[in-house]
Amino acid sequence: MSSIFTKIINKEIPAAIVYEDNECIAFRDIDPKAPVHILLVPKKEILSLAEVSAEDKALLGHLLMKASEVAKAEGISESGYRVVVNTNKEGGQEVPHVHLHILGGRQMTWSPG
Ligand code: DGP
Repeated sequence: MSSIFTKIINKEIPAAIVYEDNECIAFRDIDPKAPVHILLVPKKEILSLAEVSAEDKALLGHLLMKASEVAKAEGISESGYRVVVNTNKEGGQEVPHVHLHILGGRQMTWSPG
């Protein structure tokens, strides 16, 4: 079954899109946890990071490259930011479509909750 992110990819529901190409889309999180909180989502429907296979190697590299570029475009590259991939239940993943959270604009703390 398609996730809410597939609906955003297909423009069936609106989102504040900040970047898009043939492989991925980046848009602002609806419930931001930092001044900058962007979700970077591959257009390929992969349930979680636990589900990736060797054929996704280039796509995963592409996503990290784009995360770096999006962070630069948002002005948080030099100050710093965090990239998070919540994975499955104990990882805190709610939407079953792999995605990178790009969080910045404030000091991050450690450990994560
Ligand atoms: P995760 O817990 O890692 O699966 O994070 C899912 C994130 O997706 C969460 O921070 C809220 C966000 N989110 C859920 N539904 C929507 C939506 O319809 N639009 C946007 N922009 N973000 C959403």
